[in-house]
Amino acid sequence: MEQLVFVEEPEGTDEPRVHAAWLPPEAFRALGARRVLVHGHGLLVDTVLDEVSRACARYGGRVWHSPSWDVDVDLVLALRGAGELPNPAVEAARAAGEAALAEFGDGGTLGDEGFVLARAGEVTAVVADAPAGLLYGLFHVVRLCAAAYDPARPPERHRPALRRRMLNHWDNVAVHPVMGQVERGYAGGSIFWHRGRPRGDLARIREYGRLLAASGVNAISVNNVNVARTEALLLTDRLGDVAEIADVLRPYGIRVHLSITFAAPVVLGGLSTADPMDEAVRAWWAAATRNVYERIPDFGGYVVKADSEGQPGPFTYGRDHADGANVLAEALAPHGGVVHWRAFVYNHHQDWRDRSTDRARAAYDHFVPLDGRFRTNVIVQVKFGPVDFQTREPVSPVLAAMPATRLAVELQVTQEYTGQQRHVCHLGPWWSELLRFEPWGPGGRTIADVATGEAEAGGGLVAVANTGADLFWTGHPLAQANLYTFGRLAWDPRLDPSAILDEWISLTFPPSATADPELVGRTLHEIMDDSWRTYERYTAPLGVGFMVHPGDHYGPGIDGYEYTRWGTYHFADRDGVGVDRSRASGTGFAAQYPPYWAQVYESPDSCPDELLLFFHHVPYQHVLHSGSTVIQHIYDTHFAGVEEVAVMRRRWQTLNGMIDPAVYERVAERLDEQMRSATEWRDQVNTYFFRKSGVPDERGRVIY
Ligand code: GCW
Repeated sequence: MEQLVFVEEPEGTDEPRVHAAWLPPEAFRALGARRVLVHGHGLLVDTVLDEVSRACARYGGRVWHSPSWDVDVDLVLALRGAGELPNPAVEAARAAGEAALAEFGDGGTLGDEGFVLARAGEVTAVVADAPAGLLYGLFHVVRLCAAAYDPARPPERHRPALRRRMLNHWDNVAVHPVMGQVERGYAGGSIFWHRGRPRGDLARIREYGRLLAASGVNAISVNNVNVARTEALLLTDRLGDVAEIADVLRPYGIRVHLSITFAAPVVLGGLSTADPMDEAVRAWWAAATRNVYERIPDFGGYVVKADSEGQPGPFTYGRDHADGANVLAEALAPHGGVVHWRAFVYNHHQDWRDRSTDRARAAYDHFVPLDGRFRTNVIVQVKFGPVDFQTREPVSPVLAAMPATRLAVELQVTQEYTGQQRHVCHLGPWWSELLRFEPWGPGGRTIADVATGEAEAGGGLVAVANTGADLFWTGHPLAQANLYTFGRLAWDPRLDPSAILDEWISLTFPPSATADPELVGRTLHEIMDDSWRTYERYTAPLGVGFMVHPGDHYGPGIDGYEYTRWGTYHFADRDGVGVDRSRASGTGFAAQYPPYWAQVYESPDSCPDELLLFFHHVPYQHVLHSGSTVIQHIYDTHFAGVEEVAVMRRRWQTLNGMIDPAVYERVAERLDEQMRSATEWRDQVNTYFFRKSGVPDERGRVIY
């Protein structure tokens, strides 16, 4: 397979060091041309002041910091507790904010991160209870551009729906012999680590924190969940490296978490066991954790992959996942930290001959019996689907089955199975669909509600990051939108993904710096809006999943995993394809859902087309709800998917000369690769199913 060479930032040239993503200076023009008063104190207020000062220095505005007062301003950003200002216009705007808050009811609370925006006279006020709220308010004002100063703008209150909005970096400190510097990373090296050491580019980490804060993310873990020897040391000997990152990200309201190995008491502490019930082990975790908090007082907590794909865990000692998670939770509790304990646990030494074992069932079978046994600072982190971040999967039934546990939903922004940042695959519509899914049936609570939890105590939303040391952060410049969208959906899962894309477009390609903003906006929407479905069309059909090249997971490998130990099979034969997961005749996975969906998924007659082969093994001539047969659907979607990529490529060409040439070229080059790869997928999938079924394409197109 062709290997792409990833571009690292150029050294010793005058080229921009790194692409500005959704925070180019131009996005601050409307703010920077105004007169701004910042009122309040605190680390994050200083960040606000710094942002405003830089914008005003560039675009001719002015900025004052309290206690200045006798000035005319266009915008005031004020902490509520910061005291009155003897400036009638400013006080009127602040009062408008207060009044608006009172009208929103529920005691007018804003919480740690919320803010209110209101107008009075000529002044826009952003008011927050805490410095983080002011920072989020500032980025909101940036997004609004001139609209933030519209006299007719009604008051608005914003609070994040989810308190925990986290990115997991699968970055290795030492280069892994197979996985490289970043496991499943498609954007060059790591922002944090380089060949066993800190990368040392703190300015870049700060810039990253800024981008994340502007999207809404407030936590990250800085190393891979697969923890090898060097990475294990981050907890102890190399804690200073983590503290350095935490110091740089703190001004942007981002807390740092660490992936740890469950075997740490043995590999780092020299104990003979890591048994969570052992007193010496408990004491070791308590001491190690105390030490972490001495260095990093606002440390977020631990992320743990245990008893999964070879990582150590409590099973070695005959203990279960609640025992394992609770020993860490106990150590973190006095300091206010949490454990993100991943539910991605399954048998990765399965025998393909054994049809009774179903990987999709595993997380539920392991975790649901433990509901109610986890300490309150344990968050069980569940991949959105029952298998593994596929282009299409049903929502994991675990999310509807652990009412007494804090649950986080884990998404994958890094495009392991969705084109590896060589293909345009805009995931916002997919995530939005997942978050709005009602696992108890129509009208019931949503997946977003589960992640929010009772009294906002839920586990939140977590995603595997897609960023790296690449010039564009994400390899494919358009993949930046996936990261931005993740943050925004974590802030408010009800946002319309198309509106989020609009925001991203106007920040990243500011209208004032674009020759034809209407054309740019329209073209980007046309290319990106449906790109996830396009990707689905030319890859594995009808929810069956995988069919990827083993190991690197890029490109087609239809039988690549069919006879392996990994539990990801499609069972295609001459008569039909798909996995029978019904209760009546299959693995029984469908019965893990609450009754409404258990019934819908149980029968091929009621199962939605897009998931048919996930739940059922059907003949090729089975007729879908769409009216097409399964085999004809496979042919039609694969031809259509490739045609859609050809259209994307033509559309992109209309932007030549309209936008930053470096962005243009990078995307153009990736679209060529997408075209090649999509064609490969089409031809292999179509040929494979034609050979298996012997059924020709109704429309007589070329199948090899
Ligand atoms: O999707 C799989 C990936 C592994 C990853 C694992 C996980 C970090 O192929 O590379 O390991 O999921 O989520 O733990």
